[in-house]
Amino acid sequence: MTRTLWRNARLACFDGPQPWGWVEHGALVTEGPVLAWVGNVADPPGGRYDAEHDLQGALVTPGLVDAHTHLVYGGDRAAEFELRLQGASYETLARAGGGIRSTVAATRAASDEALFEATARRARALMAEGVTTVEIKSGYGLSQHDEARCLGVARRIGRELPLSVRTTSLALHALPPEFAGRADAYVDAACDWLAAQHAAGLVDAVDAFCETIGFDPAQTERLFAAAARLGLPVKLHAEQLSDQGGAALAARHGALSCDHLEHLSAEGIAAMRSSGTVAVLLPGAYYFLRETRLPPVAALREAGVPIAIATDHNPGSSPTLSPLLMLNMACTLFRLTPEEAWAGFTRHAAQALGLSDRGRLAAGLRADFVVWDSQHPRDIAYRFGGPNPCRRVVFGGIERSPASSPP
Ligand code: DI6
Ligand code: FE
Repeated sequence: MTRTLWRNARLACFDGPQPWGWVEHGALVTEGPVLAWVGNVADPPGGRYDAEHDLQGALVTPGLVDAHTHLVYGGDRAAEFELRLQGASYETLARAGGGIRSTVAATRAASDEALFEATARRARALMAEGVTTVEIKSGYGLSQHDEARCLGVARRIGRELPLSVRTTSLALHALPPEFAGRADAYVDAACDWLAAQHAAGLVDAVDAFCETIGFDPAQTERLFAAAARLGLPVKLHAEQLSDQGGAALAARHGALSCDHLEHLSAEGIAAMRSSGTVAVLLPGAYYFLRETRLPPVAALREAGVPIAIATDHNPGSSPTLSPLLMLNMACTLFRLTPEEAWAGFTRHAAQALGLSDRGRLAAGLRADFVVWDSQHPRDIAYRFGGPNPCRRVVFGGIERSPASSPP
């Protein structure tokens, strides 16, 4: 197995008692796809190395984990953006059959190859800023055939790009036109599809949009029961536009994460604390929809609920492909500390996906890490819109090079 030494690095490990898991004079040893050793450069383990890299004091962090994206879809929503600027609200457009449903029409019309190419372009943009693991939801197919197609595209991204992909089935994203006025029948259908998706190896987790313009708590609960019968973990788009009690419901089902959470109540926070559910905050959607109600960051912090940050990339409410901009917005808009924001895109993001083998730099974990043109991660959270500081990315022990262009 290839044994490689990466020395003379500043490490932000997000592991151990130090703030940032900081190691000022650090080194890493990879053995094949695994971190064999992480620590102080003064005492790297001896033995023979197949390769050695001197990082000249550059910052090394875990590979970023984007724990919430809707990467597979056709078309865009730039025209809807213009309508919103003229005064139409996101909810009004959705109720009028636009919004998510307009993207569903464009997705159904796109060929497998076109969907794959569009998704791969988006995935590469995330990779260029250091993402090594991404969660990808379905939710723009909304038929058995098209949901499976979208999940299949997500799986193919994980096979063909140097990127780990976790898939999430989100059939309960909006009501498709052929089920108009028959939401409960659609929920029944979606529960049936789940078994087939699971049998085909297409699903790692199950999600729903629990909202007045989405699905109600009882419908969400039925989907979660179907997921439980298949042994699939759940997560929820909860309390984004209103308080539906979705977070407490998801927590009762042992949810991995509850996401958005601008309208989260004290009861929701208590329930998430007891179930160990991660709060995934999405500053891109907050910004782009010009929300004014902030997620209850101080209360989440006080309760010790782990906080993750993600892009929520989607064409309607968060068309960003910049995890680094989200780090900055998590600080400026949500008042997270730079260390919290970074932990939110590494350690806690991995936790939000139920993955304990990544998100930190520690012996025994996956060798997924990023070398930055920076001396400290706070510097990266501070800047926005400038040159990309991502210099080198190691994915499963293999350098993905150059990080910024297609592999
Ligand atoms: N909440 C969101 O912010 C995205 N999905 C969801 O449930 C928006 C999806 C879209 O507008 O296309
Ligand atoms: Fe989302």
